[in-house]
Amino acid sequence: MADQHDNTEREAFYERIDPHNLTPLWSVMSGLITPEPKSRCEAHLWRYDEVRPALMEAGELITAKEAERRVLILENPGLRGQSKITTSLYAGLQLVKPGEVAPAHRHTQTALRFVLEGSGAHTAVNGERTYMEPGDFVITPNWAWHDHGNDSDAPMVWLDGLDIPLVQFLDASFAQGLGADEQPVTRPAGDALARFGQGLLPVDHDAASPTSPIFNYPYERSRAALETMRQRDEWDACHGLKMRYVNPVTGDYAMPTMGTFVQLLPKGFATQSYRSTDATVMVCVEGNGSSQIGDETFTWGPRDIFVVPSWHPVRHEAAGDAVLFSYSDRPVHEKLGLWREARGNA
Ligand code: GTQ
Repeated sequence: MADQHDNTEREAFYERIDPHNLTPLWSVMSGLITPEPKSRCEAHLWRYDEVRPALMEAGELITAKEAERRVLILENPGLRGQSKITTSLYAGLQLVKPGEVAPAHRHTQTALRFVLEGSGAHTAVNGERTYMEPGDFVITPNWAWHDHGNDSDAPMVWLDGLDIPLVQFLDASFAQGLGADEQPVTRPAGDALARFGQGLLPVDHDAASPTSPIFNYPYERSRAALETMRQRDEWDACHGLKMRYVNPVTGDYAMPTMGTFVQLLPKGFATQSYRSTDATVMVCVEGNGSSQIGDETFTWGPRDIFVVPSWHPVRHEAAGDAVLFSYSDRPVHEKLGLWREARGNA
């Protein structure tokens, strides 16, 4: 009876304070401060063979120029309508057909490209073009002019990873068009890799930018590195052989908001259960296998893309030698003192 009385009184109180834009913490606290991460982000896999026809159909419906960027967004099934693959990150598949250009613009969102199909199309950043091959990891730093073009004779498709939701959350989006299809080319192709990607740095280079000055990490090199390292036969129980892409100037992640990784799992290798707070987008580059995420199992092959939500236990198993590329918001977690991982069944 006392409770009933209290509740009526409380409800009346809530209604009285509502017009003043006030609300009681004790009604919402358990949903705000959860004992562990609770996300609407769901584990999901996009099979490239199933998505590709839709992308090619989009290629018939709109030009890259008209669309500005001809992209199909990979929307997390738990976050539909929000243009998110995880709570903080965006993913899309971009198609540039032969002869097309995606006009120059810049924005405060940072972008990564991971090339899935095609050869020799280019993106230009800071006056330099890079010609892209499958497996290349390419960076567009925040506020850098960038345009894409395809002078090859085949369509090029890459995965776009951007920090759009994070920038949106912070209300920090700025964007501009250059008013021209392409920015002027002022440096030879390969200049950034020569200057910054050889274990050398220009002697007076200042480290002001949080983004790596290397803007194409070619797959050929990453793959060769993994192949050399595997000979030592030292495998991490949770990751196989996993490397992170690095900004050679600072030793930090290549981009301030997104961490990128490449890992090799040898044929037959099964990882131990692992979880971490950074929801992760994974792309199979080579080989095939399966991943158990929570109580769901997804099988994957080349170019398939899947997402591991925050704090969901994951176990990978490689049916053949497999290479996975991945990206997450781990740098943000780490800088804010929020990153956690648990190995094994902890
Ligand atoms: O290529 O600049 O998928 O600005 C979304 C926004 C790609 C790009 C996307 C973009 C781009």
